[in-house]
Amino acid sequence: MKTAFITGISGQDGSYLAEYLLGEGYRVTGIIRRNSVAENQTDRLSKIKQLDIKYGDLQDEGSIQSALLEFKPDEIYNLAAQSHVRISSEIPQYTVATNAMGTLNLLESYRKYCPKAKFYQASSSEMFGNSTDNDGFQRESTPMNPVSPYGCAKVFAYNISRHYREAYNLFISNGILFNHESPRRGSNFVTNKIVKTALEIKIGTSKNLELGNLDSYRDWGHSYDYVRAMHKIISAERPNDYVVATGQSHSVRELCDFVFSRLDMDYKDYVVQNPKFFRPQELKYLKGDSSKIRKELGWVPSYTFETLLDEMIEHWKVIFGYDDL
Ligand code: NAP
Ligand code: F7E
Repeated sequence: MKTAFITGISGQDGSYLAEYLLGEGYRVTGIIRRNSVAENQTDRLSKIKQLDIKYGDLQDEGSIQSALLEFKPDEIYNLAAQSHVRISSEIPQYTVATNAMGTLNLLESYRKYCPKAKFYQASSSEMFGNSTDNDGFQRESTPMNPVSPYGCAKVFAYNISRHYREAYNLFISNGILFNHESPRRGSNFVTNKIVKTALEIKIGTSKNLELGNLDSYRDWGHSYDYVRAMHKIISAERPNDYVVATGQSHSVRELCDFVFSRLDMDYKDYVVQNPKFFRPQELKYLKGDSSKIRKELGWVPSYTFETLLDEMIEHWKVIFGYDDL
């Protein structure tokens, strides 16, 4: 039985990955942070009883060392991060300490204590910033010009992972994942915020929806499909870096239009802009070319933009006890 070690196991992707790997026959281990309210910290981990979890933090190398020495993983998935781009401009040092230095802390412990393991690094399309190739896509070779502390920290983590791969002959791969969502997405990311608030407006508990930039474009997929991609990447014969994306791009405005229309409402009647949600520098357009992972590893997404959002709408209908739509 293989052992997987997941940092960020309590997050959106960590929870789907844990379930997926249990289904594949893995022993699944991970770290969670100590939180003063313990009750809801592991809410996303439906199979918590089948997991081996220790307290730990990417910023605390001692906790990482002891977790690796105890669990002796065959595969390490580094998913832990301060993952909110706008908030990364409010807490830039914290974001860099976790996403950049935290990754280096993990790489160092991995190199010293379990170098035979395979390592997956959660890299991001935010690393590209406003770079696109001439055909309008971003792909593995597109230059990286990050436009947020989050993106800058992820570029560092990407580069240092590649350096460790070459310098120490380690199996380290990067998944350069474009936006991916699900009912488990934090509700301050734009998809879940729009779906949840649209339902609240429908049932009368909210009057409007405050958003920032409506004209940015994102390539949105489903977290379930993207954790399958992570597993394919780490299971490949050789370490490599792969873009994971749907290849379809929609604006935030189109997303609003789709969700409100599904609930028989017109988003223009409810959506208002609040400068609070603008970013110091916006990443305007993302559309990923994932031909490399599709061709080399046979990955294909199962969700579309529409089926992803329909699943999220259904989720919030159940939460709000509203099935009359
Ligand atoms: P998420 O839901 O925000 O989960 C992040 C996880 O990291 C949580 O479990 C969080 O724990 C943990 N964490 C945060 N700081 C930590 C620290 N200092 N030490 C240990 N754990 C820490 O994010 P996600 O959507 O699952 O994303 C997973 C990874 O993929 C992240 O690295 C993200 O940057 C990257 N990524 C995400 C996307 C996307 O669209 N979702 C796209 C590209 C890349 P708490 O519960 O205690 O906060
Ligand atoms: O914003 C616009 C916002 O916060 C999407 C993370 O998983 O994907 C994610 O980062 C777009 C942006 O995701 C609001 O300006 C408008 O253009 O859902 P988001 P993100 O910033 O793209 C990348 C790939 C990651 O790696 C990250 O970890 O929506 N937007 N109004 C808004 N966004 C939010 N959050 N809230 C608004 O009110």
